[in-house]
Amino acid sequence: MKKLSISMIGVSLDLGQSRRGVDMGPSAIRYAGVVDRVEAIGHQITDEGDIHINAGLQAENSDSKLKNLKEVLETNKKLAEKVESVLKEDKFPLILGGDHSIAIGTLAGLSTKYKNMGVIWYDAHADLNTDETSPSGNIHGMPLAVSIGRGDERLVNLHRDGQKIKPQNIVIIGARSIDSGERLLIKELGIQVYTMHEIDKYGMTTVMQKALQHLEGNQVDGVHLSLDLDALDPLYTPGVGTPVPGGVSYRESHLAMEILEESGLITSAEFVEVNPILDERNKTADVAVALMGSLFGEKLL
Ligand code: EXY
Ligand code: MN
Ligand code: MN
Ligand code: MN
Repeated sequence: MKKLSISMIGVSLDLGQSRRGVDMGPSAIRYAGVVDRVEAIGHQITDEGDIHINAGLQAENSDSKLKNLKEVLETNKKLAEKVESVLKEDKFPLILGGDHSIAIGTLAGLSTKYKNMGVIWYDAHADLNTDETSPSGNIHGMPLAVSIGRGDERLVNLHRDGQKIKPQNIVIIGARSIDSGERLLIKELGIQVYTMHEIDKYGMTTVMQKALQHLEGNQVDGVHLSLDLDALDPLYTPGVGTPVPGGVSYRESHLAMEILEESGLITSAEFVEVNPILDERNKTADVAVALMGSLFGEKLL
């Protein structure tokens, strides 16, 4: 892999969902040694610190269809601007979550540069809900819908305006918990989804090759990896807010990262949903950093 100049941006946000603690994800990932790990491979990495809005513990506004919208908007506006400025310096954006609602800001920022960007959504969930379809009102279940222009227009038009990502440029990998509204959207738009069934049936190598062939066929001008640690089985990543049994294994995930690295197509990445409060001795952050090692070209030999 060519040597990168990486800008690492932490986003300490846990208000996109209801289990406190994932705002400490960036610290947990730093504690797991991300900077040393990436430098040991030969890349340059600058820690840009954390985007953090000063919101005390929010009273649970349980009836809302868009919980903590104000704080989620404010955080993602700052993130989109930061990503845009990092891109202008020709750096590789590496974003650390924080809950998955931060992908709203990441994708909005990336879209200021990439006009036909591919997105690999490595996740147990589709994150394709809108305020109308969400069963929870948690915005961390909506970022992919927002990125294709669906949902509340304050989220969709967060930075610059309108649709950012084309549905045909999305590939979801590892899904095993998809709500009814999300299934309708996937069918309506023909979004590529490789659930755990396809991974079991065809194997991770074939799934990743098909995913990359699909994106290359669309002549994408960059590929963003949005990796939700809950894509892995909770045996490997217990420290996540919405664990779902029967997930991707530790080695399958390393293989996926190694295949992405070999492709040379990845232009940005984010690792989200690490919640040290729910974790076993920082195990989930350790896995996140190990997977970054494979994504950035660490070799076994
Ligand atoms: N689909 C459910 C919802 O929308 O509430 C669960 C979403 C979990 C989202 C996590 C980040 O992947
Ligand atoms: Mn706070
Ligand atoms: Mn997610
Ligand atoms: Mn998820």
